[in-house]
Amino acid sequence: MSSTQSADVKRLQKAAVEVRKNIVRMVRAGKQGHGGGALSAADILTTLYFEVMRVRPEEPKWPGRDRFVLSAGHKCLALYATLAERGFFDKSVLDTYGAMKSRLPGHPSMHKLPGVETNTGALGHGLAIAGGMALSAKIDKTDIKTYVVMGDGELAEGSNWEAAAACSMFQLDNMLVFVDRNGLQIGGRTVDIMSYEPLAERWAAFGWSVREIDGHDIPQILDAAASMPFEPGKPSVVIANTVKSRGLSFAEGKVEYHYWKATAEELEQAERELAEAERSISV
Ligand SMILES: Cc1ncc(C[n+]2csc(CCOP(=O)(O)OP(=O)(O)O)c2C)c(N)n1
Ligand SMILES: [Mg+2]
Repeated sequence: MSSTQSADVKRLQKAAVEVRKNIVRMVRAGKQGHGGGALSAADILTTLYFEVMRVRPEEPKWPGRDRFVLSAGHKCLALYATLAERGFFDKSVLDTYGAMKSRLPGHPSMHKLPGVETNTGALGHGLAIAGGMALSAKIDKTDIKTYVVMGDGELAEGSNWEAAAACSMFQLDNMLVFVDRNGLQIGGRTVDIMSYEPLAERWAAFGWSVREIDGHDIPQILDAAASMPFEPGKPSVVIANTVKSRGLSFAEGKVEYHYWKATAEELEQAERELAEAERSISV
């Protein structure tokens, strides 16, 4: 890796720590929130918004923008945190999380916040919406790309597989899906509740081109995004292996933190650990 590349990676790693700090800031404000899945997806969203996607924070509806769909809408703390860090809205808005009439509801609303492309939260709908966006980009003959983040538990919704078949049939090689495979869903391990393993083979059987990466490794995320489409004529999916609640030692990999009701001690520890993580990245 060249020194410019490694500086770029460090810049993104720093941004990812800021995104995690923003997530904790919102949980502090609202006293609770879907922390686990937001923290596992934080590196993917940061890399997309800070390096990969063409967006204009000052002009969120710019027609030429790449599209992002957070299909697993309960991970919205990651989306709010990333949009704020990227300058779509003022960071002070983060402190309204959990308040009445906040622009940051428990699931994202395109009518409330600039940068949110579509409403999500009922799992299993984002892939179909994103497929529609990708198809319209093809019909319009634009080079707009569509990016999606899904949860691994979310894949139990059958509607995803109808959408997966359609995206393949329409040869939507202008879309890239990340499955945040943290191995957990709301109440336990995905393999115990509704297993879709072997995941890579199942996506491939639906006509997708599949890659597997470490979803916390920014060079691997960058490399996957740069390689899109993995095969011409096929939609691309990345199985991103992650750790739920990544970054907070007391919560990592624990299903109890799917929905984090934060104690004062936990918040302090979280802030300490993230400050330490920031210090450990020398730019
Ligand atoms: C249609 C629908 N059913 C159930 C839920 C409740 N629910 C919210 S999060 C969740 C688990 C999702 O797990 P996963 O996709 O693995 O996300 P993670 O939190 O691990 O990132 C469930 C079942 C929902 N939001 N939508
Ligand atoms: Mg999961």
